Amino acid sequence: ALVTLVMVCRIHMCLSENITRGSFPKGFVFGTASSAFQYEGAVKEDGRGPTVWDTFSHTFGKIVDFSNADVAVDDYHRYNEDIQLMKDMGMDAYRFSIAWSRIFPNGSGEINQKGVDHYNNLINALLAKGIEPYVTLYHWDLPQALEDKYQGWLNPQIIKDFATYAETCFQKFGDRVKHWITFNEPHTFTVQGYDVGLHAPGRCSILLHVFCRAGNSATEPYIVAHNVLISHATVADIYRKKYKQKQRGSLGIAFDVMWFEPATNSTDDIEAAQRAQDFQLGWFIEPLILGDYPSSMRSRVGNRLPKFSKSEAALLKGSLDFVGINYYTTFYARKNSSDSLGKILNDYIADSGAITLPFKDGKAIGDRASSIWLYIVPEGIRKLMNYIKQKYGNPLVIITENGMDDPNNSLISIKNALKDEKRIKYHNDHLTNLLAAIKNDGCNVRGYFAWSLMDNWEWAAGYTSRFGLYFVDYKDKLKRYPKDSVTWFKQFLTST
Ligand code: PSG
Repeated sequence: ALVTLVMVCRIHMCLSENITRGSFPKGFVFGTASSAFQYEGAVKEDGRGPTVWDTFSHTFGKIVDFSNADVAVDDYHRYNEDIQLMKDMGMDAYRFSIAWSRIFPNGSGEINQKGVDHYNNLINALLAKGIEPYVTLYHWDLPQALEDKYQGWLNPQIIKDFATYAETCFQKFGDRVKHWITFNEPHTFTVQGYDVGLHAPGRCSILLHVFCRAGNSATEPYIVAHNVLISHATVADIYRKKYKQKQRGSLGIAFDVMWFEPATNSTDDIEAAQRAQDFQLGWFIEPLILGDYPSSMRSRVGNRLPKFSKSEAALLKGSLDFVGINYYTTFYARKNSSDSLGKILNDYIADSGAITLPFKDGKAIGDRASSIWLYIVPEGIRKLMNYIKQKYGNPLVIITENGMDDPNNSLISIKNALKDEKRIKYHNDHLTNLLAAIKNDGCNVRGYFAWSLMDNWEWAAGYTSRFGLYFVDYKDKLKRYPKDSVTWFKQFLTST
């Protein structure tokens, strides 16, 4: 596969080299990533409480293939086998998430010992194979009990409950877990969950509530983000004061970040691209690094954007040991010169005054994967790394997700589905650009996690999308098969 790849690139002159693991800095970590709700299944086992995603996925019409994640890829039972798959590839690390409702079935109150036991077993099994755990505390599976009790992330009461859950994880697992990620993609779950309503809890007001029973797309995303940010800072403070010295770990967060390329070199479009980035990455990273929202958000969102008190700002500022970046794609940005669509929608998305699209003059920005938003633009990761370096003082960055999906097409034989040259090229080209960002540009990047170890349940897209390095046969007992990308990673990870 590697040979074919290199040949293809010779012919097409793409920026893609025969990279080796040995050319990455010493100590650079390679791993795969997953999340509890997309992998575990066993939703009613060992005392797990229901989550907003159980509710949402069982609501008719929310998931494109009418599926749910009751079984998912059954990793709750098969984690030993799955850890062996990582080991076979030569991976150093594994990023997974803990399901809050397995530890606290009601979100708060009694601890469920069986849930604690499960993650102890998983962590110990990883360490026994020499694989370093990177643990996400929140990958979107809010305990339904907290949604019912006080509307979940809309209520500042959640800060205390999240802090108790997080501290419980530090107490139970922190002797062995040295890398904590508080939140996965706050931007995605606030916007998808509270502006457009395509993710749990499915709230929105756009288009006259046709899609959502309740919500306010102009205010709720900002309220949720605010409570998430303060929750992160509160937990970071607890970790630093009570656990960090003894446990010697570090704590960060994972952001979903597209690169935005100005559609033209006009000042209008360059400024629009900057605003789009402020409303995506800046919204979350600036409070955590600088102590407040970007000024472009303050001026455009006005009094719908909540304010931090002095003590909150102090708590937020500097509350990251590393910045996790989930990079998949790049879009064009241009100035939204007519206000009419914004007036109709009246939501967070309209506030930036930028239109972001993967097309220009009818031409796509890159080759498309299966997801409608995933266009392949490997240079974007290098540009993004440089942007973060320059704008935020070269913080320590870990690529917490990078990957692409193929459609789940039942007409394709398994044998052919395992031939994933496109995925090999995707990882090769992104790693090439990442290496250039590190070596040529001096960006401080220390790790790379492929999304994902195996095919899994892709939220609103259900089982229609396959992001895995391993293929999962949904028609035959969820058997796992290595795609060619597994062979590629295996070779890459031993190359000097
Ligand atoms: C990430 C990035 C974008 C959209 C969705 C995600 N983007 O750039 O437009 S979701 C993210 C998530 C994980 C998903 C995976 C693939 O953390 O759970 O399965 O990426 O969608």
